[in-house]
Amino acid sequence: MPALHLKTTECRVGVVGLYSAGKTVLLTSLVNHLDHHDPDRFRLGKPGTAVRKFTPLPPDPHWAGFDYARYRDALVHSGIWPAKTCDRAMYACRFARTDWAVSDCVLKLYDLPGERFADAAMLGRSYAEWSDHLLGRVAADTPTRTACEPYLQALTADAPDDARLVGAYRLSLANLILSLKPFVSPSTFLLDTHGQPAKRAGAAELAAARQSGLPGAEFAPLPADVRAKCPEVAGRFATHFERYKGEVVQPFLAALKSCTSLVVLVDVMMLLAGGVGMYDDNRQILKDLFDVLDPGETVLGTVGRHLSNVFLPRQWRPGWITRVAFVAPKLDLVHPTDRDRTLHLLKRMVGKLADHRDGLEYRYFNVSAVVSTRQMPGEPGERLMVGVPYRGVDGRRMPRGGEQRFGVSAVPDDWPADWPAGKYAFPEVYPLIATRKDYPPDQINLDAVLDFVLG
Ligand SMILES: Nc1nc2c(ncn2[C@@H]2O[C@H](COP(=O)(O)OP(=O)(O)OP(=O)(O)O)[C@@H](O)[C@H]2O)c(=O)[nH]1
Ligand SMILES: [Mg+2]
Repeated sequence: MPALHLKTTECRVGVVGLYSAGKTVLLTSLVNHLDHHDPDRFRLGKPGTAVRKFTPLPPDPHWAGFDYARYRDALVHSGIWPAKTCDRAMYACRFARTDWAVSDCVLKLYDLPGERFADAAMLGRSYAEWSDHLLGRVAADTPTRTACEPYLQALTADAPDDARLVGAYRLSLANLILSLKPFVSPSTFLLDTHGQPAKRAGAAELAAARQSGLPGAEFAPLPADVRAKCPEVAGRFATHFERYKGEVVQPFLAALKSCTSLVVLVDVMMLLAGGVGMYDDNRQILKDLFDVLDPGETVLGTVGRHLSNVFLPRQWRPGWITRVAFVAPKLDLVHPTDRDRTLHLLKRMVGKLADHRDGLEYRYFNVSAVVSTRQMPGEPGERLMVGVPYRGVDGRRMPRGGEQRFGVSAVPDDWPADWPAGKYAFPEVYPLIATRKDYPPDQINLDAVLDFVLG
């Protein structure tokens, strides 16, 4: 007799966060655990709940498939981290659970390059509105203003032309990168549309090699007085801006808007190591993203959702993000005595984003997708860990060697009022791999995140 099957729930999960925050590693470990599920190592629902009938599905039309096989192979067989994401990709699968009697789930996971989130403020804004928004931020943030000095100077010229403005803006974006400020928009300056990331170089070299927008259609933000003084320049920049928005920003933000849940990664250790400028930019990028995605739903939204579920064909129904998991990733890089403090810092930084949003359920998690360190006994106050070092003293990647003992910084009780880059250090390590190749990585709380986003 065929099994009774009444209902399929579709769960669309967007994973967002700055570049290098751990999105791709999190998704790779997650899919690996669903693929080779062990209820004792990845707990879902009540103890003993098992994943059944796990089946990969093709990606949606116009989406590249998330290269799970290659990432898993890198992680599990070669002991290296998955490569940086250069374009948007999605993974889709269907599975059932032993605690779901008559239903199964189609899970769609969206992975995006972290650089693109800096462009979120373009959506829903005209060129003039985006210019005012961006230049308002430049004026309000001293490190950003300092980095943008070449551009602010160029704006004061009597008759600024396109090429000089774009050149000066490029130099300012290069300065932002070199002062560890991730708010780089248009983001193609950091990662172009062919997936080429900016290489390590000095400011002038970066400015010469990269573009501020699409090839042959670059632009920069202009303040109201310059827009009025130079309407032709402003008109061309506005045309280039609209093209960029349509080709680069809309496609991936539209996918996020159609999600039912978001996993928002905030790499607390990277922010502590990167200094207050990186923290400020990450907060601003997330704020812009939440303003655009507008998660949660109003009373009208609830009614609208129910009506549209009844009357609209499936592909026409609007999406609503009703669950957000805020995640502090790479928990294994923090000494176990400090792990609660990491969660506290996450709450302090992003709590206000979700507050006051009706119909939004949110929760905080500290997670390690691939536990790659061990704790080492030390003297009181010492924070010693063991792992395979990933970078040398020059900051460049080293070949995989043997395990070493190293110290990590203490996590503060709260975000300091100010702190320089390099004050805190949480050295990166190579992934720790099991000898058995069908054995997914050890994880902390990744199962709890999936349980929450599935609802
Ligand atoms: N120790 C440890 N390191 C991790 C973990 N997850 C990610 N990392 C480190 O973080 C780096 C970046 O992770 P990715 O998943 O590639 O980051 P991403 O957010 O996808 O970055 P983009 O593709 O650039 O947007 C990895 O190369 C690892 O060095 C983890 O669970 N534990
Ligand atoms: Mg990635």
